[in-house]
Amino acid sequence: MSDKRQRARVQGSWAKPLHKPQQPTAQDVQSVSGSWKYGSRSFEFHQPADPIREIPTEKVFENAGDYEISQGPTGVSRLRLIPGFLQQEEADWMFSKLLAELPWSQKTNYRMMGDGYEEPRLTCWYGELPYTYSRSTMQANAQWHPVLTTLRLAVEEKSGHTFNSLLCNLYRDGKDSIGWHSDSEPSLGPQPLIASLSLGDTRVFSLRKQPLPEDKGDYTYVERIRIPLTHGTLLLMEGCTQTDWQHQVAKEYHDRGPRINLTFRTIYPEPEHPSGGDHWEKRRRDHRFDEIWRGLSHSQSTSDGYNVKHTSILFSLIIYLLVIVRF
Ligand SMILES: O=C(O)CCC(=O)C(=O)O
Repeated sequence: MSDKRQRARVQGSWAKPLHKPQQPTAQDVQSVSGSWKYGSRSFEFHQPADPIREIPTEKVFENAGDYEISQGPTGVSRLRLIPGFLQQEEADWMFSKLLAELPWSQKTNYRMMGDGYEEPRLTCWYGELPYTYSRSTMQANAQWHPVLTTLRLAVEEKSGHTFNSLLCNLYRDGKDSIGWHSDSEPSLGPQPLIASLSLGDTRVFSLRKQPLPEDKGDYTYVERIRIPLTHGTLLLMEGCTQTDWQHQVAKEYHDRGPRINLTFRTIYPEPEHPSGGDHWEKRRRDHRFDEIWRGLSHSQSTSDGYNVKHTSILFSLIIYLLVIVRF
């Protein structure tokens, strides 16, 4: 069976990376260089001296832990994977409540040229501000479902961060998906922290690194990671993950049951829509202060090794003082 067909058939979380044919080594390359004679004429062949690039093997993260996935180009990108964040029974109960009671709808997005397309999944949005992505806006909705409020508090407690918004995705079956993207809209601010909670059937969450500028958008040689997100798993994406990496949940060709994904975020008013700008500028500073304060107490109280480094707290305090002085 061809690689392509085999990949299409086996895309489950259990699918191991396919065996790749061995790439030629530098020695192999040397051996194909040479010269030979034909009558009185001689010919020489030199293999181009370009270094041979290996396609990195895809990594699979399945176990709980903190993973520093890259250190550049913009800074450190980190994932924190917490399977079993919710107990099976509470996850089951929350999943059926949210599936039945959230105001799910299908959003229409727009391409650069203005043509519309329906997202291959259902969504709903919670937050005091509207959220715009793919040239289409989800209206503000401050009426949080009580289950979502409970989950938000639990995620805030675990992560040591606060969130003012939530994008909910419903993948009805294996054909629903979300394509390669990063959550890097200006309204999310620099280095947004995204907390993603999964309920329902397992789907593979994939990440790929942004290519180097000289690769001009070619993703052939970039690093890749796959994470099977199981019922009740919490995944935190931190640091430069949204700048230096993209993520997706691809379609699968197995039967898949419904899955809900909740992505908690903090959203700020966009500069070009300054309605209530002063109010939101103050909220942004309050949020920053709240984060710093939580960071300080969290770093002293957690025992699971996930702490906010004191250097970054000090740095944040200095930044905060500078912001206060400026405003
Ligand atoms: O469903 C997921 O795990 C990912 C959702 C996502 O990428 C997003 O909402 O931006």
